[in-house]
Amino acid sequence: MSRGLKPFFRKMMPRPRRGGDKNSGSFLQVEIKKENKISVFLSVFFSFVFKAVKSLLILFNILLFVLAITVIHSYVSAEKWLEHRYADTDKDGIINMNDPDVDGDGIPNITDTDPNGNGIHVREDVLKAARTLIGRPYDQFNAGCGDILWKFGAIVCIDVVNLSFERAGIYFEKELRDHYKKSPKSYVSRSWNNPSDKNFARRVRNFRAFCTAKGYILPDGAALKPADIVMFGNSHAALIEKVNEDGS
Ligand SMILES: [Ca+2]
Ligand SMILES: [Ca+2]
Ligand SMILES: [Ca+2]
Repeated sequence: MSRGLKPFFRKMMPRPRRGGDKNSGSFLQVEIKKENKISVFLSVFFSFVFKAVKSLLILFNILLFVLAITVIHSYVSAEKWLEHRYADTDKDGIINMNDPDVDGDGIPNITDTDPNGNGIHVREDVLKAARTLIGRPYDQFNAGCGDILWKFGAIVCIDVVNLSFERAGIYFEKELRDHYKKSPKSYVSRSWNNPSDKNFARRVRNFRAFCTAKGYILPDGAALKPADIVMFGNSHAALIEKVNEDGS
């Protein structure tokens, strides 16, 4: 190198320092640290996402399992609830749901204070049965989608009345069917509104017509008792569970 070029290189090139070139070394170190941080962040992030997805899948499977058990339990319970319909309490060859005198004591079900013959008053049986229906899902389609929801235990308001009285030995479906044969004009005349329709006794309008024709409607101001039926117009029905001392 010629002597005249030395000053130029001294200006362009950084002067080497004792212990190495710290400036150029620190630049590379910064880049490496940034890459490490990004890698670590991505690793932690994807690890978190993976664990979250895995946990959600496990939770989903648990919920699916619980739902399946609930559905099966609902179906079996609903079926079991109706077993008494096909039993023959008095062994006369007529299943309960078609028997005008379930316990065979000579007193028709509708006027028997213990129609199922278990030694418990009909009102007590009705309320006990009604309480076991608490928690049943409401049939939002009102049997509009067939019997599917019914088979899995879904019910409407009038079902609480019908099912509870059935458990006590009074089968309103049969009562309405028999009454319709004698007095069809008591009911709203529609081609579809007859006992051949499975929902005939599930219509409050028909239930009200039956009670009116039979003289079961209480006069205004009459004292109510537990297990009495209350009808709200032609669209809703409920049971009286308890009557306070002031009559409310
Ligand atoms: Ca029988
Ligand atoms: Ca009887
Ligand atoms: Ca009874």
